[in-house]
Parts: sequence; structure tokens; C-alpha cells
Amino acid sequence: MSADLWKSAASVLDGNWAHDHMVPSRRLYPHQWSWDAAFIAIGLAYVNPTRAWRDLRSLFEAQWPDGRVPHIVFDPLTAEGDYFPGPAFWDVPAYGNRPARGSTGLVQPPMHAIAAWEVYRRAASHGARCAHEAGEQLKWLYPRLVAQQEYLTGRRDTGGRGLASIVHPWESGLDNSPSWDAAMSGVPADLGLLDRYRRRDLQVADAAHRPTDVDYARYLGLVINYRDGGYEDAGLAHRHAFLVECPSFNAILAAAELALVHIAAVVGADPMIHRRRARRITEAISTHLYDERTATFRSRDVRTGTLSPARCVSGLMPLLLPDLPREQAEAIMAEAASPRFGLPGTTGLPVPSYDRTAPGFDTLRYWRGPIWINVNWLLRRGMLVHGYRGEAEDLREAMVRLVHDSGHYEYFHPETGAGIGAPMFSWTAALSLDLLADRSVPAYAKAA
Ligand code: 2M8
Repeated sequence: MSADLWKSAASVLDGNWAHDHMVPSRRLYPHQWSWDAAFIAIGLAYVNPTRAWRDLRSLFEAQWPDGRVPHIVFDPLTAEGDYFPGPAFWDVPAYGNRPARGSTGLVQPPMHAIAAWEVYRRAASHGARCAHEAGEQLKWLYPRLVAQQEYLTGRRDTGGRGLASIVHPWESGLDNSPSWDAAMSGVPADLGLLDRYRRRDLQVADAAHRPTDVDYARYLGLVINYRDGGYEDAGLAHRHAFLVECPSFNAILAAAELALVHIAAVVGADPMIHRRRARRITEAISTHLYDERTATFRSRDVRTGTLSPARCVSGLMPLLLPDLPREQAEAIMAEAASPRFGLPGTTGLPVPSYDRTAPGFDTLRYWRGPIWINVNWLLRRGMLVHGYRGEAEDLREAMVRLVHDSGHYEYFHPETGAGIGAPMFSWTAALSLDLLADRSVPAYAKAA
């Protein structure tokens, strides 16, 4: 089974390479996406490390002067009509040596330091010459990764609590998650926008899987508001209808600082700064995003100060952090094992994106129920960080089995395991390679 899966994963990645970057999916997502590039690099490291570094570099070559790494880098060779909202809708001005309309102005979870460190670790295991070459790549990336972190922990700390806020659900990567429903209910939905602009996703994907028109109108309205304010972050609290602190986004932000501890040591920078920052963000997550009453992590609406009532897979992601208090790590494991998520021990499947027992659990609509490989990969990493080796191994096997049986789909039906969304999806293929190679323990895991 593993030889077949390895071959098919490598061939998906071959097929999705577009001159200097990887597309998540040829039809549905024909540009470069930020956090996809990170997950993809982790897998490419096994089959084509040159492309893994190239993909990360292509993304960071589009970094804005303020440090933000755009959530989509547009491929000038892809037609405007092949993705909506495309370059003209975002209308990003030229910056640095980049032409106008080259990217979006939003961000995605900063997975890239983790990816860079994993690609480096893989290269370094091949001897001194490979380690040296990979070290040169890290030297180029390091200041850019630091600038990305500083943007997110600085300008994006709109709540002043030491956490990064997202200004749009798309920034979470968990786009349509019920985690945003409460905050989104306060965002005006101008359905007229959908007369003016045609949704491209509905032409290439099943409407039952995609966000509703009301949600889509809100998504567009939020982009327009941010765009018309020049993508400026100052004063957002007074002029933007959606500001949320997400436990998954912030857990990745802190885990990135932990990866930077290692990267800094390789490039001759000070690792301690990153250690301290990781602790500070972990503390802020632990203090502000944990609901004592239900023993779960939730997203916080910065505008109202309230925690979301929805229990989503994002609430399991703080397990990535080794400094999380023990009782909170145990609470995450209890939540993951409960019928709400049902670790593979009970279902045979990886965990779904939303609470299986919630009335709004939707087996098809993306991020509102289906299983995604990237968040399960992160959950397994968290299990290894905290020494839950048996559970981590069960989850690894469940992911490998699922992709082997159903294919490299974008996501999977949480009851039958059938593949849904885009086929030949890059991060599913890339992370399958990593799961097959089973390099297990992240460098910063707690000693057993
Ligand atoms: C999905 O998001 C895009 C918008 O960015 C979309 O729906 O068009 C999400 O699953 C996101 O996490 C992912 O990065 C992107 C590309 O795979 O698709």
C-alpha cells in the first residue's frame, strides 16, 4: 500500500507544478496559496527538495514591505476569469519590485517557518554538503520569516492581548468554519455583490460543498472594506466588521517561533528571542482563548470580547505547543477522543473539521464537517509534542489509509471517508509523503 501511495502522491505533485510554484489544484485553485505552499514544501522535501525551496522562495518574493505574506500570489499566466476573486478584484498596488495586482492583501496561518525547518531537517539528514546548501536557503528565508511574525504579532494584534487577529475568515485557512458564524452574523451581507460579480467556485465545484451566497456576500464585503482602506491595519477595530483571534492561527504563530529557535541557531541569530515570543503567545492563547466551563479552546470575537459557541477542529490545534499547561493538553485530548471528534480508535477515520454531534454538522460543506489532512497532520504533531505516541500512530495510520483508499482529495466525507472537493490536491499528496516517511517527533517535543 505504501509504495502505491508514495507513487501517486509524487505524481500529483509533479502534475501540479507550474514553472516556479505549486498550485493547490489545477482547476479550483490555479495560483499559489500561502499555507498550502508550506504543507506542500514539507512533502516535496522527500521527492524534489529544489522545488520545495523554490516554492517557499516564490511565496516570500511576494512578501509585502510591511512583512505580510499574501494569502494568494497570482500567476500572471493564469487568466483573470480562472479564479474569483482574482487580481482585479483585490486590486493590490505595486510594491517593491512586484507589479500591481500580483497578490491579495490578506494572510494565512504562518506555517512557513515550520515548513522551512522540516525541509532543512530532511536535507541535513543527507550529509554536510546538503546541510550547507539548505542552510543557505534558511539564511535567505530567516529575516523574511521574522518579518512575517513581526507583522502578525505587531500590526495584527488588534485586541492588544498578544494574539494576532484575522480580518477575514479566509485568513484562518478554515474558511467556512462554524467558528466564524457568531462574528459573521454581524457582518453586512450585500447580496447585490453577487449580481455584480460571478462566483467562479460554483462553476467548478458542487454548490452543496461551498459557502452559501449569504456567507460569500459577507466575504466579498469584508475584502472590499479592507481593500478600500488600503489594506491598512491601523484603527481596524473601529472600521472593520470582522476581527477574530483564532486558536489555530495563533497556535501556528507560536509554533513558528519554536521553529525559528532552531532556524536561528543554524543561521547564527539569537534563538532566545523566539523562545520568549513562543512562550508569550502560548500564554496568551492559554489565558484568553480557553473556555474553562467547557474545557475547550474557542475563537474570540475582538469586537464583542465573546468566545464562539462552536467547537471546531481549530480548538484542538493549541496541542502543538509544548508550554501549554498539562490540564489544557489533557482537555484537548479528551475533546479529540469524545464523540464530538472521535479519534480513529472509535471511528477508524481522522478527526472531522467540526463537532459531529452539533446540529449544524454538515458532511459535505467544506470546513463544516469534512475531514482535512492538513489539520489532522497538525493534530498528530501536537500529540507527538506532548508524548501521546499511541494516539499519534493511530492517527497517522488512519490518514494514510484514508488517502490510500479514497485518493488525494481536498477533503473527505466524515462518515464514509469518500473523497470530496478537488481531486489531485497538492497538500493531501505532500503530507501523505511525510506521513509515509514517518519522521515523527518534531525537534521541540517534550522529553518523554
Ligand atoms: C480554500 O480557500 C480558498 C480561499 O483562500 C477558496 O475557498 O477559494 C481553503 O481551504 C484554504 O485553506 C486553502 O488554502 C485554499 C487553497 O487550497 O482553499
